Amino acid sequence: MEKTFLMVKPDGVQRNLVGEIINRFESKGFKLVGAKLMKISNDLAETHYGEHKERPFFGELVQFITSGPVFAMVWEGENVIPIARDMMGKTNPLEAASGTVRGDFGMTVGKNIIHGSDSPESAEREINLFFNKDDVLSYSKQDSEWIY
Ligand code: 3AN
Repeated sequence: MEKTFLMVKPDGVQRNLVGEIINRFESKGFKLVGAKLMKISNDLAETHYGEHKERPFFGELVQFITSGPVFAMVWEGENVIPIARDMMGKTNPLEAASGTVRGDFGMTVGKNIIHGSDSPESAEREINLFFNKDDVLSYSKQDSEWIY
């Protein structure tokens, strides 16, 4: 089953949006298979955002993402990568549609609440960067005696 890496950025954690964001993806029907509140090191931030190294905002991006706790998650489901990107909305909150996370809560292109992998390759890379294999769980929600 397809997996993606999603992360509530420091602005989302500071603004108490972790629960709201989890709720959106749970309600959509995706399955949470890994999660942790963590502080990103400089090294991890520079690796994670490596593709933006030459961009003028790289320093600002690394500084922001390491400025406070983030909530890192792995979600699973059919087409979870493109659907989660859709639910996040466009990078610039000015262009993000209402009903998307960035459209509803984002303030600026730098402080846009959430990160999500944009392809199967980046999802695999980012999940492995942020999570140990044992911390991404595999479990079923069906045929459970205590869910009815
Ligand atoms: P997305 O997160 O929507 O895939 P990318 O990959 O183009 O967007 O950019 C990565 C991150 O870099 C964005 N989430 C955003 O926070 C930041 N970013 C992008 N463009 C700018 C910019 N012009 N100024 C500051 N930060 C930016």
